[in-house]
Amino acid sequence: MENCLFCKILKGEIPSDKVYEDENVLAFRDIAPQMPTHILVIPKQHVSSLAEADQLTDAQLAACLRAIREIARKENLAEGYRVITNCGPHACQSVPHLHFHLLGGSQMAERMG
Ligand code: DGP
Repeated sequence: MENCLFCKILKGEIPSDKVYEDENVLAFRDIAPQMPTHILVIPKQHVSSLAEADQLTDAQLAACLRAIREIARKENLAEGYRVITNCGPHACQSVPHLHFHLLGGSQMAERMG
């Protein structure tokens, strides 16, 4: 997608602090971290949010979750981590390319909302 920020990161047109890449997935550190570890995991195939995930293959979607697990291991998040995907305006999604926030590195609050 021409004007998509995360597609530009994928193409290397915008720099990022990359932590993981495979044929289906890219992961890089969030520019405004909310936790000691805050990584964004995106499918390389552009879809705007989880609501459009039917446009991904099962392999592409599963690759995101497998990547999260692998990154959490490499980032030493054995004490736990949280995975969030904001989907649409009620959830305050600001970048319309499906992404999973991987958050960890210190104790989080029990509830969100
Ligand atoms: P969301 O609000 O769920 O759509 O999250 C978008 C996230 O993307 C937000 O935590 C900040 C991050 N972000 C925005 N622009 C950039 C950028 O240029 N580089 C990186 N690494 N992260 C970005």
